[in-house]
Amino acid sequence: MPQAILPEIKGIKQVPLEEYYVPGHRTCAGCGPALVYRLVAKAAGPNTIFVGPTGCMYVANTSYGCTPFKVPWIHAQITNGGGVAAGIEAAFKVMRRKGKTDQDPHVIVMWGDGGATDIGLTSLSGALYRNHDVLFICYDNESYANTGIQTSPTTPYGAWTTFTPAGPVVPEGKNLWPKDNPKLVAGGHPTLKYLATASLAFTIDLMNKVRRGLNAQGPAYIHVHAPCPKGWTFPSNQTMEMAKLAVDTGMYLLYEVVDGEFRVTWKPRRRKPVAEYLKAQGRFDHLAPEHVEKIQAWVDRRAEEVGLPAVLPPVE
Ligand SMILES: Cc1ncc(C[n+]2csc(CCOP(=O)(O)OP(=O)(O)O)c2C)c(N)n1
Ligand code: SF4
Repeated sequence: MPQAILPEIKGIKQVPLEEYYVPGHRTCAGCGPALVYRLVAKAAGPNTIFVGPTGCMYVANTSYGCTPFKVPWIHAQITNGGGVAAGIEAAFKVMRRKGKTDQDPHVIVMWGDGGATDIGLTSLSGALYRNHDVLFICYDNESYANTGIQTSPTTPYGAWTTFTPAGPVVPEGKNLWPKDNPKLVAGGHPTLKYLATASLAFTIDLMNKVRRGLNAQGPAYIHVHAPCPKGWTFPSNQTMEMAKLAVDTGMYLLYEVVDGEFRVTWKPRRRKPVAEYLKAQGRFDHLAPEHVEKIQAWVDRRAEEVGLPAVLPPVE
């Protein structure tokens, strides 16, 4: 099947009813990354091959000996999602050139943050640099989740993980600031056709960004904020609220970069204090007021850079 231009979804009524990520997988109740997968698969449609580097969205989805994917899917190492995807894309290109196939599938990598921003960053960067027509999606649950919640480069400052427990020596738990992978990718890859950040709470925006990334006919990167109830310790029926709160507080910023042009895609009317987000999750329970202030100052600085409104005091 040749690639067709995927149209913008203008409202909820235009969301395709077809599912390509179907019921039956061992993800946690309320798993954010599982919902991201479902929406990505829905937006991409049947002419798609998924690459699944090791992480929850490989292990939890395929244990044991089955998958919820209605389209072709292949496992990759956590280190080499870029290489595997590039190989698939190049193989189809050669086979088309030789007249051996007329198939031109979308190739999408669904990478965890540990993979995409840490252990697999070399392979991501290499594939982006070599101009492969692949959409790279990082579902960001802000930890190495599948191995039992260890810190990754996107784990926020102050978050508890099993590798960053809070204690007398390091009272804030994690004491490093997160790596800004979208910025890193956007700043360093001249071949990049499309880049976006997206959130599970903005489902239609997320699906449209997936379609723009696929329509771009070249390397694209989408970083999706995907709350993890197990790792962040919040009730499993609050995943969407948590995703929305991240955007409303400015902890997570929504924007896209098309052919080098930067555009903010969502501005909250007023920014909520970041404390509202932090107090909703057990992973931040140990934080002292000075840590919360430090995080607020960091959020303010980043939000000002992209022109988001100031924090107003909470309405009592
Ligand atoms: C080269 C290599 N190192 C370590 C592991 C162990 N491992 C399996 S799953 C996983 C966590 C992956 O984290 P992430 O990419 O953030 O995805 P998540 O589990 O959070 O969905 C790790 C480190 C591995 N499979 N391969
Ligand atoms: S640990 Fe987190 S990412 Fe993994 S399946 Fe559970 S909710 Fe999903």
